[in-house]
Amino acid sequence: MDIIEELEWRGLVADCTDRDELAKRLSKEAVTLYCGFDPTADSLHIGSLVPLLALRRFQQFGHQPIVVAGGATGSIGDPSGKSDERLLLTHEQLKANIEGVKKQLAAFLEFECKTNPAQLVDNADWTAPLSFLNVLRDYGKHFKVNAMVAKESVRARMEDRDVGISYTEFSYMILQALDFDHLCREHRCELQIGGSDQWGNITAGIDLIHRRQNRQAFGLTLPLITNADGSKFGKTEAGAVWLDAARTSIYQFYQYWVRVDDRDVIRYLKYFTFLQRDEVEQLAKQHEAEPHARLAHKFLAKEVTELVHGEAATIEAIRASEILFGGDLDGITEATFREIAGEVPTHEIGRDRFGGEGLWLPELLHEAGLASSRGQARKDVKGGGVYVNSHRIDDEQQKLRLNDLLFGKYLLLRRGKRNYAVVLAC
Ligand code: 383
Repeated sequence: MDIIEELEWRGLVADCTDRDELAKRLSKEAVTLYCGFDPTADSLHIGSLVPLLALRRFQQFGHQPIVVAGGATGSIGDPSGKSDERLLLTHEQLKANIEGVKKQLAAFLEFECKTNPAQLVDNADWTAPLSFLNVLRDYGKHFKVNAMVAKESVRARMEDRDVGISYTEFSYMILQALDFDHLCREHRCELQIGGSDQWGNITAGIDLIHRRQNRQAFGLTLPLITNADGSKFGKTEAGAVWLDAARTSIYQFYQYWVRVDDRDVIRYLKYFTFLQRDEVEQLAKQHEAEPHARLAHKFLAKEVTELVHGEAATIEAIRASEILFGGDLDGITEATFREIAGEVPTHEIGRDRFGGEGLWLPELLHEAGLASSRGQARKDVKGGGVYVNSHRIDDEQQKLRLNDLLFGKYLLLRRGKRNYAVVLAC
């Protein structure tokens, strides 16, 4: 398979300016390509993963990726796909965002390899020095307003007269086109990729390159990801799923992938992992035969979490995810424990009751709502179905004392296979 066939098999090609010509070009020699990311926040979210990973896929096929951090474009705001005019970021915000995003962008590509190292550049470097008059003379003349207003991003906002579009956002496509023109001239960059919301901006660049340099450039867009149930991809009730562990914990990140809809899991394996075709097909078969084993989900979650957060953190997230399925608590951090605690009913019990003799386990089970009565709780303990902090306790006389408390304040109680409660001593 060549890179285009690979992307097509994965369902990653939404649109392409000249598919066969581009495929020919890519099979002939190494091609330089780019994708841009605006620093609208200090972290990327999982929506940015598809194009980022696509750059890496091109690099694996021997091509040379450039990542553009939008120091200039980020200060303007892309109207594509946005129904409202955006608030401008302050210079301080922009600076902090650029720093955060650059670090993340660099983590997905190979910068040190000899043949086709990736490059990370900031479009403020070539855009900031330009003067307004020169831009109007050198670039503006190549843009017909008639064509600009016909672009989807502008048309949608012109139709909504109440919102409208500022001259600032209207000019955004000129900046992005100017980037492509610059990268084509300075780095022989011939291809721009992006989500399908970027089609208008990408084709504006291709036209500009044709006019100013009389060269053919290409554009390829990736599909916008949609969940089978119609909900927004990459969003939870808590908001976006971020790549920064300080915004979305690694446990939550892993959980997002483990919980994707059954109908989406195979598609997402293709979009978000580097598993080969036969591996994905194997998982698809298993998923069909034994959907309850959730093997495809576990693979997806493990692969993506590893890509973003590394192996060690992924192992911890997997272990944490198994705790509510009978796994043990050894080595768990307090922060992770607190997240797990958030998923089961929590009962507050006065600390003093754990002092002295301690608190009788059947009484605790009853108070924590895991048994209908103390008598029932005693039977459950004797029957061997009760666990405290993931250790089985079958002595009905067991008392729990202060030194049994995890991190000095928690107990994780379990009755039977799946009934959990957390006790918080306060
Ligand atoms: C800036 C300068 C360029 C080329 C591209 C850009 C950024 C582009 C943009 N992209 C989105 C963003 O940054 O706004 N104008 O939030 C998103 N991308 C990628 C992908 C996507 C797009 O970063 O579809 C989702 O992630 O293209 O919405 O010279």
